[in-house]
Amino acid sequence: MCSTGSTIWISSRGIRVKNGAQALMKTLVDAGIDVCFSNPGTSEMHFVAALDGEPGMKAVLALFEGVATGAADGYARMADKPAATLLHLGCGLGNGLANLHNARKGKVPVVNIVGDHATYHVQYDAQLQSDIETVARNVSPGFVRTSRSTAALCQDAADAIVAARGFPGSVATLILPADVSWGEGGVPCAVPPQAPAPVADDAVVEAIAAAIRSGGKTALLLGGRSLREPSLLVAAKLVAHSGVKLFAETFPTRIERGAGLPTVERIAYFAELAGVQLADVEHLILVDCKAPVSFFAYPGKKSVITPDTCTVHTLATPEQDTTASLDKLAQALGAASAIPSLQAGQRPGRPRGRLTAEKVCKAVGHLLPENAIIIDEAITSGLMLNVMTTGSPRHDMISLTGGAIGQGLPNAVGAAIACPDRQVLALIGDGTAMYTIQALWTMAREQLNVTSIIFNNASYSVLNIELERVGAARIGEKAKSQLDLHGPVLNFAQLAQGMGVHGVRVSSAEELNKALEYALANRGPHLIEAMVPESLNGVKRKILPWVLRSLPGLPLSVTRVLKKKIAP
Ligand SMILES: Cc1ncc(C[n+]2csc(CCOP(=O)(O)OP(=O)(O)O)c2C)c(N)n1
Ligand SMILES: [Mg+2]
Repeated sequence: MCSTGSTIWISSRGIRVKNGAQALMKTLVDAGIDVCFSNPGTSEMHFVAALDGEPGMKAVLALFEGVATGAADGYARMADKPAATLLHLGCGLGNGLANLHNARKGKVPVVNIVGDHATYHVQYDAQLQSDIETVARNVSPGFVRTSRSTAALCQDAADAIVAARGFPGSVATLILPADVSWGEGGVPCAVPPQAPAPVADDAVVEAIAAAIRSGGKTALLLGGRSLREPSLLVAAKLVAHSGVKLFAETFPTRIERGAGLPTVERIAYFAELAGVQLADVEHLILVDCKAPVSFFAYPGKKSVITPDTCTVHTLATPEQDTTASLDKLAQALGAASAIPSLQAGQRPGRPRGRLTAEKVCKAVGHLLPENAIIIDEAITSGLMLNVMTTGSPRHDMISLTGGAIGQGLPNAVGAAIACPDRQVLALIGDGTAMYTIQALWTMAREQLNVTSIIFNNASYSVLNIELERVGAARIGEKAKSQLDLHGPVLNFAQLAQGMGVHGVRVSSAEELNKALEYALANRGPHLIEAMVPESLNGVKRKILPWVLRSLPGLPLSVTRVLKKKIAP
């Protein structure tokens, strides 16, 4: 509990302070929350003013709330601790919702500070009055609180921080009425250290060890924190010792990969292909993830991907310590001293000639610097990204955890602020880039080390495939026009330049290689607009839905070859 005896205290700059916002700022910084991604308004002005009194807090302005929330998400994925957002009432929070949704699905900690009208002003239903708690609940089901008094504010903030950075991480929303912010009597509050996550129970470990020993085909499905090096190394011991197969969830929050780390096969996006991957698995062991289900429902198709004959076990829930639980399983199996097999260093060659999305992925694999951070929101243009970077130098990859597009560019902002010495590469579809294009401005303002590659295929390409897959009756011109981005074709190089980012458009592999080498050699933000055809177009697009439909009737060996061809 906070002590509320004194109303005046001395900040690290020696200023005498006493209002709620100032006390809140100190509470955040003392708890290790030292970055705030903001888009403020009048109700947040005392918080904004309090920034000057707290040198420990970095403030990063975003020109759209979806950028602020996505940046907080990307920051926490890389820093392993939450950032704060500062948002303007229900409408500001609403604008930031999609990326908070992605953070929630990724179990990423975020602390939202949402300004509100003064408590006594609410009754008048002024223009910006709205039900903020209802907006917040969707993305922060575990913690939404409107602080009721300046005296209680810092304890409320401490509770929000504890909620956000628990196991699993989550989005917590603290609503800050203007009079609570400007009121006197704020007292900073200490936040207790994080309790360690529990380990899998003996009985669970024993049952799973018995399933593995039984000799049936067994696979580990790794998600969440288990896709980081410490857990991966233990999981790879189980592969070496007991022959289990490793899978990663389809959209990892953050996966550590590349030369020197174990390789993990990701479950495919298309449920039909995921079905092929899991077809002969008798025991599927979940580590910090759910059993896989189809991304969408399709007429006549099952939602659950695991075969009916497969038994699903849970080794570690998101509340539990993945590495310690895997270690315990390795001990039980006598696998603790097994030597894991690690990915050898091998890069693809330098691409040449006419530019395609695959060649862009090849160039990335060819040139990727050590310890880079790849943000993958390339949608159909990223189909070959995994294969092309498997043996590249060690790196982190961040993916679209909640399916709400517009995450990638903001994530890049946050990742670059969390890891200023690492190269961030954001690979983004053209349609996707337009949701949160304002992120480029923040990259320029903060001079972030981000190279964004935008795949300009002038299409919502993936939706053309989905249109076929859902079995929509007839596809006419009006329907097609809703998925087409020609007329006018966007010019991302010019958009970048308009926001202060060095931008170039490339149309050949040679131009791309040169642009990427230049971007990687010169710190600061760059944007490369890759003019590419759709990866799945023409005949490929026509036959893909048909091939996917036919898979269940084909022999497993044939379906595996097809899976490798479509989504290697
Ligand atoms: C917030 C949100 N709105 C809409 C969608 C639906 N959606 C999924 S993919 C997509 C288009 C992606 O286009 P682009 O980034 O150009 O990638 P491409 O399909 O061309 O590879 C859309 C609109 C979504 N997933 N999330
Ligand atoms: Mg596109």
